[in-house]
Amino acid sequence: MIKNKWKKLSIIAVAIVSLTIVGCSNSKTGDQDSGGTLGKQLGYKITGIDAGAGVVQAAEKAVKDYGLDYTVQTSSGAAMTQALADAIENKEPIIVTGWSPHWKFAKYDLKYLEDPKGSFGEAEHINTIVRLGLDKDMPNAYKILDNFYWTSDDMEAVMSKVNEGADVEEVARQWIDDHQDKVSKWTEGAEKVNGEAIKLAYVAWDTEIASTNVIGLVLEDMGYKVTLTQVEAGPMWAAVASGDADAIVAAWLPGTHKKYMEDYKGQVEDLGPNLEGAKIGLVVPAYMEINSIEDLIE
Ligand code: PBE
Repeated sequence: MIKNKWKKLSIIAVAIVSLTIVGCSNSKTGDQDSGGTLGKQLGYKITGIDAGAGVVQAAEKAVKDYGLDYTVQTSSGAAMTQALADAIENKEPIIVTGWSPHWKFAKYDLKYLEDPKGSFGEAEHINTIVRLGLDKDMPNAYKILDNFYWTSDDMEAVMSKVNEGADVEEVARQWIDDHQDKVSKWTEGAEKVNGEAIKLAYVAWDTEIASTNVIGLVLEDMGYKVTLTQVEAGPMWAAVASGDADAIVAAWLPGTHKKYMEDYKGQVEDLGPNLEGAKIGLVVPAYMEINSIEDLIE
């Protein structure tokens, strides 16, 4: 598959800045009694990801809803998981903007902070969104994208291997080979094409790296010439609305991407969920003594 990456440098730059900030933190334990209040130990910081992510916007809403003194520091998904790994290694406190499915829950002992005010919404699903007219222009790809549906376990299996360092395209290929029963349902009724170009856009979130690579390879196996373009969240939605991208499999609804969905109402076609039972929220290591966002109020 052809892969484009835009703005990679700026993502790395942000990651380095954020790692430096984490590295300078002088709190040594998750114990709230040492080093002052928890807020002080954390530098009143929630470790976020990219600014366009819905979970970052929801975290900013939570700060307002609960009247917290915290700021949501933006970086990238990769910088967030690195900061989480570093904090856990040193048994330091950390609060991250988290989501599931995600490999971090299998790798570490983590918990979501309870959210009695509902700033992060309820259960989420991930939808497939295509550009208007795709049904007529590429009926076979449309059918495959419409049929695409898998489980959190499926996605986590792909994500975990990628996190362990395997090449995502190889992991996706292996998953497809091992799950022919599922994949054959996605391609049911679709005919092979002869090198038609199709463009998928996605954001470098672990979940979307996994799903986009899997469906991209399935489309490639059906004869499409597939281009995967990595962008930020806003441009991803803009691309499918303008027709620059043919599809995205990364629409977190009804809450996380509500604003994007409203902005592009009537300009995109929603093919419904490709995964159900997703969730976003504030996530902390299980060794931290807090359980609710309310525990951050000082
Ligand atoms: N996420 C993963 C995205 C959607 C997919 C939860 C980080 C977001 O917050 O927009």
